[in-house]
Amino acid sequence: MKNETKSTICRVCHALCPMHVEMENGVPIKVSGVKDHPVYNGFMCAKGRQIIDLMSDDTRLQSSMKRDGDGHSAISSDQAMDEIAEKIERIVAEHGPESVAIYIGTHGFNNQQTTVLSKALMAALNSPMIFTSVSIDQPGKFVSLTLHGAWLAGSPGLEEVDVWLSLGANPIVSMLGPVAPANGFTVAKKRGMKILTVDPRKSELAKRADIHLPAKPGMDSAILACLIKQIIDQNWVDESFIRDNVDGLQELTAAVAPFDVDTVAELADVDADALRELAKCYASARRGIATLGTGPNMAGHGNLSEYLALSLMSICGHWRQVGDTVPNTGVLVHSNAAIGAAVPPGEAWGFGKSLRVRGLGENVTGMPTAALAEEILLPGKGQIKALINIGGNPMLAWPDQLRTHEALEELELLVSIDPYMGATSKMSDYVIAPTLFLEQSSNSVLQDSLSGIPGWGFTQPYGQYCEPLVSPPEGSDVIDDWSFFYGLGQRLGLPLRVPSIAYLDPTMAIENGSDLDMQQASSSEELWTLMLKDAPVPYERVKQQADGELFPERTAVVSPKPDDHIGRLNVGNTTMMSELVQVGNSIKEKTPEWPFRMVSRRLYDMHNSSMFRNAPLRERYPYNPAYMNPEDMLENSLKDGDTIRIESNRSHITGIVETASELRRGVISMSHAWGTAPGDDTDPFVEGSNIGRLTNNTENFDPYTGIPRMSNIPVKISPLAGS
Ligand SMILES: Nc1nc2c(c(=O)[nH]1)N[C@H]1C(S)=C(S)[C@@H](COP(=O)(O)OP(=O)(O)OC[C@H]3O[C@@H](n4cnc5c(=O)[nH]c(N)nc54)[C@H](O)[C@@H]3O)O[C@H]1N2
Ligand SMILES: Nc1nc2c(c(=O)[nH]1)N[C@H]1C(S)=C(S)[C@@H](COP(=O)(O)OP(=O)(O)OC[C@H]3O[C@@H](n4cnc5c(=O)[nH]c(N)nc54)[C@H](O)[C@@H]3O)O[C@H]1N2
Ligand code: SF4
Ligand SMILES: [Mo]
Repeated sequence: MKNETKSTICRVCHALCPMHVEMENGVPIKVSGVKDHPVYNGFMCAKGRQIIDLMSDDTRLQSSMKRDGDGHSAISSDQAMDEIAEKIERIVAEHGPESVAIYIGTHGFNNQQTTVLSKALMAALNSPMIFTSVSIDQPGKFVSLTLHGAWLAGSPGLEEVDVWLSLGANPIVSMLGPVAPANGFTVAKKRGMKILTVDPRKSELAKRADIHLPAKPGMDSAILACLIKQIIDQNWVDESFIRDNVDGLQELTAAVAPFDVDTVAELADVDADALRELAKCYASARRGIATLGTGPNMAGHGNLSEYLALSLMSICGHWRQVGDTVPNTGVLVHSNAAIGAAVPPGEAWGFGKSLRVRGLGENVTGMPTAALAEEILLPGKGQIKALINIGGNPMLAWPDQLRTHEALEELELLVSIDPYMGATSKMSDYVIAPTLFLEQSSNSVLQDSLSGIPGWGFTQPYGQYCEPLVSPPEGSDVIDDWSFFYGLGQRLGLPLRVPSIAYLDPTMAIENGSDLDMQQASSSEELWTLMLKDAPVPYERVKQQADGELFPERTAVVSPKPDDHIGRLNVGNTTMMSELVQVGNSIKEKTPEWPFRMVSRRLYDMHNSSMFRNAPLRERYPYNPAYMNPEDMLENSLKDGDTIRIESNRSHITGIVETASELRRGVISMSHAWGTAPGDDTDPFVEGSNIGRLTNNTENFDPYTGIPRMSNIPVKISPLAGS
């Protein structure tokens, strides 16, 4: 018997934790975190522990599937690609290339090779219809960075700041933010860093906070405006940083004027002194960060909230300044430059392809996914007829589940790349069975590419590579996700060009890209080498250390901007300032007919709709409870396990009540991407309930990204008979 320990990277989520895998005769037996690791410090979570089970699970597809009446039957991947290529060819001939769309979901996003190849195929097909989950996630991040401008030296990380202000993000559970956050926040707190949170729920991060504001949901723009107003009124701003780098202070000062402490404290139902203390604590820091999560991005006015957070950082001069250290200028990606200068604002929408519905179109987050269902349903020139779903689950995750269902049924061709027969796979004409985790080679490029976003990604110059450790199950016919797009390209006679992903700028990435040999397929390894050929640290070097390595040469000190640099940040964007006026006018509206707000949250052991089939984790979460404050439960004569009807103006779902004393009154907190497709409704105790069914794409949506309210949804409740 041969026992050995191999190194890998977990890819169940974007956190990319390094892992050790115990192998017995080439078979993986057990995984564990990497002790004393310089970045992750041994961390891994319960989901990562299931990685071996996920690969050997009985429900994992061993071959691709083709719809066959009401069910599916096995088809070889080659035959599936032949048939799909033929169908796409016919659809394009009849309806034009724009009738073919792709949707890149969570497991497409986490797999850069697939992202790159699927986009390359769309470019070769000449279809701009590329939709991703980014536009229904935190689109405000990308819109705001464009309107405000980015800072070349980046925002300081967890190791650098004196204060961490977080509105509606819970990185301790979501792992979106700094890597290995639990340990990172503990160490930073010991060092004296203050944690400030705004969340209707005393989340895992809020429990560690020095000040927590349990505000009503949807109040983030008002709260941020109030913080900015106090800081300007008290003259706590960084005058020299503003003079050198920031425009628009006058416009911002005028727009925040109505948001005084007493007004906002009453609207958000928080303590006025705590709101004062929060502003003071934030402004007194030498370096700080203001970062938002899915909560505010889905609660309405997400672009504005994100924009005000960046503006707050700018007026306080909280970005890395001349003389500060940029700990990671990027290992596999040129992420932050060590120059104290602004990338000037640009256009966040109004370019590229326009859609036919609601005046929506291409924007910095790509195409608006929340408009896709209508585009599929609207007859006429431009109607989408074919959709390829890459590692996503539209049926459970997209907003407006009822419309999504109608749309997916309407398609002439729906293909999913998914290892399981989940809700969307079941509706798909073809399901392509992919290789999984330890069967693929990968690296840390994704986290490196996130480090330009305030509060996200590596703040150390870290890089890791992992080789495939096992072969796919014997007798199976599974393929790497990316090779499906290569296979289609070959069959359709389309040349594919892969970008050089070391450049974050898409134009530079394509200009420095490589044309693939369409006769002789590359191996996955060769493809990575092409994609990363311009990496700041040569990929070959990153590959030499299986447990990852720090590359100190990628640390640098911020130097002054060149004399001729003209870019400045803008905190007074006209569209954002008028949206703030609108918030001031609309925020006071009362909706007594909808006494509760449904807010989204993540569950520790689940990952959106993934992990459903994993028995040990499902034991912990058999369904997604409707968490409620105990006083609200008492007032409505509810006890744990009771079922309630939760109704919005769109539809209704069943909730199974569970006490959550950490929740403020008037909100119900549920996790998304549970339940089934409409019509398949079974027992909510077995499948959970889908909160996307309560949402409406065509109401209260952002005019640029199309994201509707997916959290902070006005609802009412009534007990269900028998509970
Ligand atoms: N375990 C686990 N990890 C995950 C996921 C998962 O499903 N499970 N999903 C992954 C994905 S796709 C993403 S995008 C990230 C998301 O990562 P995060 O953005 O950190 O998401 P959440 O953990 O849901 O935290 C959102 C918080 O916002 C609060 N909130 C809701 N509405 C409002 C509001 O109007 N205002 C304010 N201030 N707060 C509000 C909620 O109570 C919640 O605590 O997580 C990723 N990681
Ligand atoms: N109301 C509400 N709606 C939400 C949210 C919310 O907070 N509230 N969150 C939104 C957010 S942030 C996001 S990102 C979206 C998520 O939206 P999606 O990405 O569309 O949904 P997921 O459930 O993550 O879908 C993942 C799919 O990938 C499959 N899968 C698992 N492992 C692999 C693999 O290794 N390879 C491949 N190819 N597939 C795999 C799973 O079986 C599953 O079907 O949902 C959004 N929807
Ligand atoms: S947080 Fe968990 S699921 Fe995500 S990469 Fe790390 S171990 Fe894997
Ligand atoms: Mo997400």
